[in-house]
Amino acid sequence: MLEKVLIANRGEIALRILRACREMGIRTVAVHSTADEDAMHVRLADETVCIGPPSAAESYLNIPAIISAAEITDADAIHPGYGFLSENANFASIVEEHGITFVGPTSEHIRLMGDKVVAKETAKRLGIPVVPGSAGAITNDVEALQTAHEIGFPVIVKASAGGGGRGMKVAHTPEQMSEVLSTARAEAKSAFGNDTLYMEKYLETPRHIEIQVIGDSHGNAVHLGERDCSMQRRHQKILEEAPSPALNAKSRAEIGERVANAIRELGYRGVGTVEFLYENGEFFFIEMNTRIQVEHPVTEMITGIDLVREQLRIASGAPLSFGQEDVHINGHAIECRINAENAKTFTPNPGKVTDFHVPGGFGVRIDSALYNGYTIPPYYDSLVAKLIVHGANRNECLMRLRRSLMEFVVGGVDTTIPLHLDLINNKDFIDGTYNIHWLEKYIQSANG
Ligand code: MV4
Repeated sequence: MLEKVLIANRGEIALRILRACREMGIRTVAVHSTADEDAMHVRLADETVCIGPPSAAESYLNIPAIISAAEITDADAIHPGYGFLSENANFASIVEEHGITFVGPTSEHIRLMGDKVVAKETAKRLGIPVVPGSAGAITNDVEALQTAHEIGFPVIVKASAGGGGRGMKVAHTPEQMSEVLSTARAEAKSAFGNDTLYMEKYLETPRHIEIQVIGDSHGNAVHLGERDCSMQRRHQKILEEAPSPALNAKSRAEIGERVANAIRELGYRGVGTVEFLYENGEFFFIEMNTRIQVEHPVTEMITGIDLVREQLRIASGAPLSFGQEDVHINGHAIECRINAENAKTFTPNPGKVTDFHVPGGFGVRIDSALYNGYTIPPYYDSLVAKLIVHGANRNECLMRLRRSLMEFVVGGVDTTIPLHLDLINNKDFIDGTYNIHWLEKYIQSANG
């Protein structure tokens, strides 16, 4: 088993990883910027190393500083968390070249999934249904227009180096094609230094459903069901739930089995998420994430499986501690992302937390690195807490979530708690009938 893990992250996920390590008897090294000297993960870690000034580019993204910190402290592994360096294939290979274990997939698998054209071709080859579209990258405008006519308008043009909603453009008519292609190309070039594009049929009202997978270094791979992440604004998820209100046990088992088989065939090691758009009862692969995700707790709550513990076990070379037949979906879980932002304008609102009272009780979990008196620095993501609630069924989960949100007090800074209180009382949310566009429309109508 690993003996000492360096946590190359901050905030609630750094604390989440630290807690898993401590329960496993693994020593921890926290790295931090000068802005995070008073952070909870730094206070709780066995050892700490300051790796640079506040800007993420000079600290949490500073590869030489992080590798040096691992060498100085003699850490045998680095856990990257989510964001920052978690899906940087070069970082993963540099870590391994230094004889340090990267807690995650191989750099080859990270690189493969980072190229969205190659990822989609791979998914298709492995028997995963994909969105109809161009065969690989778009080679020229004439061919692109031809393809668009074949699949039918509207179409969406995406950057192969993009992902997560960056670098996408929709063409509703043939007349818009050349403009969409040239803007998408220019934006992709400036944002990613790579202007490779691909095209898909544009699905108008899908849900975003993702399948959690996990594989080990012994050829085992299983799925842990899905999460419904349709409740989002500007490609930022606001709330996630599992199981999806849109699926039944049969469609869940079918897509899960397909995905698990594909992951096994790929020889994938670590946790991963296979993202789909789901419309009219059909799944369409869009991307795969090769990291632990923000919303992993909803899967933990309905499966009872500690995903971060499994990551650390797999990185140690241990086989999965369970098989597909041991995975049982129990009840329902919802996660509310609580950001230090104004709940109406979404303007970040960092600053001093003057009151912090979290809900508790049966089925309630808080993942947060906040504490009373802590000052939220302005340099990083505004996610400051996750409220995750479990219930025997969706209705019980909703009732428990409502009372938990009512108990939650964060003083001194604005948070998105009021938005969640509104959502939890909304008929469309209660009915579970929302799609990926629902929240933006709701916010627009709420703001008149
Ligand atoms: C799409 C789509 C409609 N049709 N692809 C946005 C994030 C990126 N991962 C893929 N995205 C989309 N791809 C086709 N063929 C609509 C979106 C999309 C979206 C997807 C998931 C969650 C929220 C979204 C919000 C707007 C657009």
